[in-house]
Amino acid sequence: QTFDLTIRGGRISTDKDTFMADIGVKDGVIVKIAPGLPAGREDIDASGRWVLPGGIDSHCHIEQLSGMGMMCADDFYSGTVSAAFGGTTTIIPFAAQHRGNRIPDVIADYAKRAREKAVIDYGFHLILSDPDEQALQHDLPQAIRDGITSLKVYMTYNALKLDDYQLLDVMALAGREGALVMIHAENHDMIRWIASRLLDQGHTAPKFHAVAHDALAESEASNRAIALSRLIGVPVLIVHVAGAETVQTIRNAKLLGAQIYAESCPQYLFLTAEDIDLPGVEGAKFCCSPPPRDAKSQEAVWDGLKDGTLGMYSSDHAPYRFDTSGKLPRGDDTTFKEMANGVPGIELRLPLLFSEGVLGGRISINEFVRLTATNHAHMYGMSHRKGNIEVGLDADLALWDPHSKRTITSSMLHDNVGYTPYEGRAITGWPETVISRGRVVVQDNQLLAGRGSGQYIARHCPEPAGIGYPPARGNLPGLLGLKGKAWQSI
Ligand code: DUC
Ligand code: ZN
Ligand code: ZN
Ligand code: ZN
Repeated sequence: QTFDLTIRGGRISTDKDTFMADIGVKDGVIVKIAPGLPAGREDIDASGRWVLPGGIDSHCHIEQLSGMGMMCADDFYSGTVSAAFGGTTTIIPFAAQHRGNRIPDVIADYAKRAREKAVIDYGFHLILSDPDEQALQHDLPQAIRDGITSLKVYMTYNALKLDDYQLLDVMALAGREGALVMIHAENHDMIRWIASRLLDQGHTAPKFHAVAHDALAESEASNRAIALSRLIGVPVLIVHVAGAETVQTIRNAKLLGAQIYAESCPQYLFLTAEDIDLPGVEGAKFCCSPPPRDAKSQEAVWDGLKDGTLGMYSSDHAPYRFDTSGKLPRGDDTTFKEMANGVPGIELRLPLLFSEGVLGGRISINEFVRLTATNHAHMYGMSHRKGNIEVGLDADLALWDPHSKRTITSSMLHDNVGYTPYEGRAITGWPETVISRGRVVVQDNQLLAGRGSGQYIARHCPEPAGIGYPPARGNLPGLLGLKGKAWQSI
């Protein structure tokens, strides 16, 4: 057979193995992996390159209105272009419901904008702020059937916060319908109470954001989310884990047999609260929620990624410009309460982990593949298409030069943010060639994919069993009639 594309002479790493072989691609799919394949119609010489699955970034905010009503700086074009240049070939951003919005309208709106602009493949999670009867009985089950098999809920932010009763409602529904609940876990009243006192005393600078968002607010809410999940035996995923105590809380829950999953992000490995300790815009550049913490927490996050406590590494790309009204709506007078929460990272997520994690000797290349691609594919129900290098999967690949040395500057990035919190950092390794469904989307520092050429991926049920954790046993599911069809087999 003639291949549409061959990638020959590279060193391939999957979630489990590393070996030398060629890859044959036809109709966008990997059809053969073996040494000595004949050149296809298009042939890429991968000698000296590490051939890895394209990254899946399952946590990023693109062209989204935040809980505080601020618009992201990246749309589905700049956001996906930036992702592609950093070796990511699939993203799962959020379709955000704000209270009063109908879920089908929200999804249709995001789907239309992404369809017109995305250059790589994408799915959506739904941010749910209004779990009323219409949502629980009808709109959510429909969205899940349409392939939106995960929802994010918030335990803080006035505009988004659900109370524990509502969280139980959402978890029960997700268990029944086969969706995954992602939780932003911070204790709302702790943050509010500290912030109010800080503001009363005139402490308004960005660094006080990190004081208000204390690590105990994170660990308390995480523990509560875990207890709610265990009560009814429905798995949950805690996103953007920042603090050492939260890592330990999650590890303990897993040891108890609870089906708790968790994610962390580059800002919790490479930044600390000290980075925020600069006036005005300079500090605001490093602000996100939860905030980066200290060296001990950085180590705990590395340990969690290493031992499987944290199964996913995502960017939480939440892009706001600092030079226009985005990050600080009222300039340097903006208090930490009004400042946009979020840092960019969609392009540097993989290069930072490759350099510091793999080449720095903290994780293996196969762990890198699992943390950046394979685990996301299983967790979010897309392992039938994405997340590994296997015959039958989409040919989503990144060809890394493991020797390339760069010093990070914001001008080398393709997002629309205008700064990077990682400015000046030296890294080794870069994804020189990036391929999505057999199409070369980035090569020689050039974008080759067209606007709108990305595809919507309807996702299946989450398959956490694929990432090797035991099933949970809740206390009450049988009694309350909660045993769901979708999770039953796990
Ligand atoms: N939560 C996120 O997931 N991203 C940015 C800010 C936030 O609160
Ligand atoms: Zn969040
Ligand atoms: Zn805050
Ligand atoms: Zn986020």
